[in-house]
Amino acid sequence: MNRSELLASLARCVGERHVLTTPTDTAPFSQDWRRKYRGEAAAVVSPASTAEVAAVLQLAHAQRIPVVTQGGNTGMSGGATPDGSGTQIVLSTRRLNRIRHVDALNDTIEVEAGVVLEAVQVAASEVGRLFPLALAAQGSCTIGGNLATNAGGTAVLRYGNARDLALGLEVVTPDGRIWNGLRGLRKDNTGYDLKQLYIGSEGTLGVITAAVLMLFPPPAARRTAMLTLPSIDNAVQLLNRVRAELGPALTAFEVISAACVPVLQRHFPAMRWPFETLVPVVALIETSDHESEAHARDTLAFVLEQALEDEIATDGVIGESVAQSRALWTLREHLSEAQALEGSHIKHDIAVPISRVAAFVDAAVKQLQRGFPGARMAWFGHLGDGNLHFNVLAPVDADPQAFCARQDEVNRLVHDLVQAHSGSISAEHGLGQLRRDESARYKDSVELALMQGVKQALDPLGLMNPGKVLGPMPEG
Ligand code: FAD
Ligand code: 2HG
Ligand code: ZN
Repeated sequence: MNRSELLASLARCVGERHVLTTPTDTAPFSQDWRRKYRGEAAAVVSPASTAEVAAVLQLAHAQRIPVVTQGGNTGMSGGATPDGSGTQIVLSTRRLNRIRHVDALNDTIEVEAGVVLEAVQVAASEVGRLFPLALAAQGSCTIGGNLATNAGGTAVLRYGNARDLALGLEVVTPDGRIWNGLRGLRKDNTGYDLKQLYIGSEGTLGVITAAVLMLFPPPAARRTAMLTLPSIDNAVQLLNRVRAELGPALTAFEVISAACVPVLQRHFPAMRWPFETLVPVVALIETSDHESEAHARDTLAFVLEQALEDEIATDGVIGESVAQSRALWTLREHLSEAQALEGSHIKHDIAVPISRVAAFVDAAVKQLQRGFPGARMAWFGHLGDGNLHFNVLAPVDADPQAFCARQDEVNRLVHDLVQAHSGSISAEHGLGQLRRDESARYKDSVELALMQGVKQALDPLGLMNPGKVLGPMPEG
């Protein structure tokens, strides 16, 4: 089948208007959010139903054409970007955007994969429920992308990752069959839990077309506090206390290192940072209170008082209203964009056991300072989950390009330390193409072979998002 026959066949699957082919039209789908990866798509197809996805995959299977599924294209690991060969089709889920059904009594919602995360949150709140997955990209990332990357975000310590919030999935297999696993059950022990294989598989096993997600009762009040701390060790101590004090009301415990602050202020000068002096670490704590506004505020005030009295914290503010709490979150949510605007930097998305976070940070900072003098340790993230974005920025007066040319050395140093602290080199962003080879270096060889076996069993022709997560299959 030549190119024009292929495009005509794709147009028969989804309608001519929904097959993009010119470089101008396909360009936004051929580059990732960070502008780190750029590829070239043979075409971008946008099916509007599960049946249309199945038709596209049947065609791709018959013609041996690789398919890269793309949701909101906010992924951090280059997983949704086609390669440069110009032979891969990008399958965009943006038209799979229906909220199919809300079952308030069962506390579930069934949505198509291209529904934007924020739209699910809104639909849940309209029936008096909460969909708790929350991340800074929620205005543009999709449920399909959240599930395919097993996204984490800021409420994991209370509600879990995307994986923990999905009860059922609908998936189109690489040969175009539809698996309807849209069960809204909290108990179902009828064999292998296939949905958990697709969740976190980053488009390498099939296309997720819909999901049944769990809903929760919304809290009576949410309040946020920001505390300044002398060290990461103090932050871990504070987390331990706050967990004991707030129990399940603790919904977020985030940290921000000092080096992040001037970068945020430079790129978002209108945002007001609440503290005059720069301190080593700031913690952002959120409580979701099921009693009342007053109870939420008093609990946080008590936590703050105790932390100041015991010299774990040096200062703090409490969001006195929803708007003030939101303003504190806005600062946190813009860190990623501020770093992107600052220029090339070396990202890490690591997890270590919470008990080892302080030792990891201290060792990493010390070793990086020695090997890369002046490098800025602009780490932040989800301390409550043991997950830090241990990002390293070029020294202020250095050439960022020259600094980033040394990224393999920086990665090796950080990731060797992660391994020494029993951690993971990708906590929530997935492997995509960014961490694929490094993951093979650190992963247990049996685990890697089992993963290759799964890929071989579910996608024997290797058509689903080739080159992501796993490298080329070993011979034989
Ligand atoms: P895409 O980027 O389009 O795709 C991501 C991967 O999923 C690709 O491998 C793609 O092939 C695959 N995929 C997408 N849809 C499907 C589908 N329907 N079926 C099969 N495979 C599919 N992530 C976090 O975990 N926590 C955070 O706190 C967080 N914060 C972020 C903040 C910002 C400012 C930004 C830009 C990103 C952030 N991310 C975070 C990363 C990103 O938003 C998440 O990974 C998100 O889940 C990706 O969703 P998406 O729809 O944009 O997916
Ligand atoms: C966040 O927590 C995201 O804001 C992005 O996971 C992290 O930009 C990053 O490194
Ligand atoms: Zn994160």
